[in-house]
Amino acid sequence: MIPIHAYEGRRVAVFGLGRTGIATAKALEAGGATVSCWDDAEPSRARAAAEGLTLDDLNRRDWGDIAALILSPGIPLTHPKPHHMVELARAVEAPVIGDIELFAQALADLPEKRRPKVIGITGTNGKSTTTALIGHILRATGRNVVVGGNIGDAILAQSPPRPGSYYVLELSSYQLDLTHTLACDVAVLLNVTPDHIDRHGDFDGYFRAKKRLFEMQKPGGLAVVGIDDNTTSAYYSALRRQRREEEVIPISAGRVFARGVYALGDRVYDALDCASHPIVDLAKVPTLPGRHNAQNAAAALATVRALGVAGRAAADAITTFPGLPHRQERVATINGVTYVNDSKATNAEAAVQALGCYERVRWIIGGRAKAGGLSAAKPQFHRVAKAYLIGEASESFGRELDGELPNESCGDLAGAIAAATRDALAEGGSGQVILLSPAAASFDQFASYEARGDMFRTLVNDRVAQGHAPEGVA
Ligand code: UMA
Repeated sequence: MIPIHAYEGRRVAVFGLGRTGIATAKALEAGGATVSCWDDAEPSRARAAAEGLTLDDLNRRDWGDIAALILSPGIPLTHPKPHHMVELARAVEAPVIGDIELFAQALADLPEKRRPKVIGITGTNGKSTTTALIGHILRATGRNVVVGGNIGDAILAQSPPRPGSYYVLELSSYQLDLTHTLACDVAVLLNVTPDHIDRHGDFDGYFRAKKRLFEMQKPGGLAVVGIDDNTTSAYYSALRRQRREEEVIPISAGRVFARGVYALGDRVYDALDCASHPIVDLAKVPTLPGRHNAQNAAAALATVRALGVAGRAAADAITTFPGLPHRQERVATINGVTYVNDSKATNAEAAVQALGCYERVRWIIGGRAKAGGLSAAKPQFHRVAKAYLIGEASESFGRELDGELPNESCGDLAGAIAAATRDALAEGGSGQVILLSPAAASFDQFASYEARGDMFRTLVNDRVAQGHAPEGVA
């Protein structure tokens, strides 16, 4: 745990008692604050009480003695409208911040020599893989590394800073909206396409949150920026006008340039210090399939090279990357049919990347649809043998697909796996791929994308238990 001393002797409100809230309340208590914890949901309150935290109904109490409100990232700060707690805090002029801001304040209090290096990664898709990959390379090359943030591990639950250590943080737009002073040594922006519009009002609001990562940097901080979409490409040009050339490193999957890191097909090229040369062949890294992972690998390489890791050592470390659950995770191959869990693909931009990795695929999609529906996935529809629809989005996705692709409404995951397996086996099984890459949020049928992916894995493993022999489990 990272104790937070900024509110020693004062009372702080922590609202939202999920992973973030529980870790934050404990860190504040360890630093000498009195913490008033609350959550709208009774089960979350019960969990927090069981963890020894003090519940205090923030709807009913006087806020006069509350020094700050620490809000969990999933709770609306501005849109669709500020949560009532935010209004209560604003009425007494208490700052409303998040756990990442507390972490930033704790670092600012450290003497320069003891301050760890901080790497922040944001973007719409690929954040978790890039974060994990940077952490993996730094660790494999002998550094002391802490990985946390939106990737699933609340930062304040991690080990406290040690001199010479590296904090690699995945940062969502929600977290960035609640952060004001995090000065990253390296800030990474992968790509930006519309997402979470309900929480930011419009695309500008969403992108504004992402840009904060760079606006908070101090002079000398490095920016690693993808240039493969119009928004990030324009932002790269804007940063280049504001900063020295060596402080802004472009990365791309598909574009060649004189200085930066780029991928062409499976090969990643390092053009940082001298003439461009191929540094790693991703065809040999099964945990990083597809063009989107080439962008992630380019970003990770640019980041670790900027931090002083030698090119050869970084490239070697990439080849041992174990991958992440729920991101193109090969669960099993049974009777020739390979089952792939890509539950993390909660929008069509993420799903289109997964589709692009296979010649022909049986595609399980659905859940709670996002703005834009499936349109971003259309360029890869030709790879889909058939779509199997689940959840709330079944009807709207079905309408979008009619006339484009064979599709079948299956209700839930179990139904979709059964139908896709039936069709795959009818075609002989061998070489068939069944891909869960839902292009929608999970919240209509599951607590999270992790729960959805876990269910997929369980259902596939049940098939193994029922006597269908697996040929390979990755
Ligand atoms: N709650 C209320 N009132 C509300 C809304 C929520 O009381 O109006 C309570 C819920 O009852 C629950 C708690 O708030 O008890 C949940 O808080 P949270 O949604 O912030 O969840 P955490 O468990 O703290 O997880 C958060 C991130 N969740 C979100 O941003 C939605 C996790 O990212 C992150 O891994 C974790 O902190 C640790 O840093 C998940 C995510 O879905 C993976 N992120 C989004 C994404 O990647 O697209 C941004």
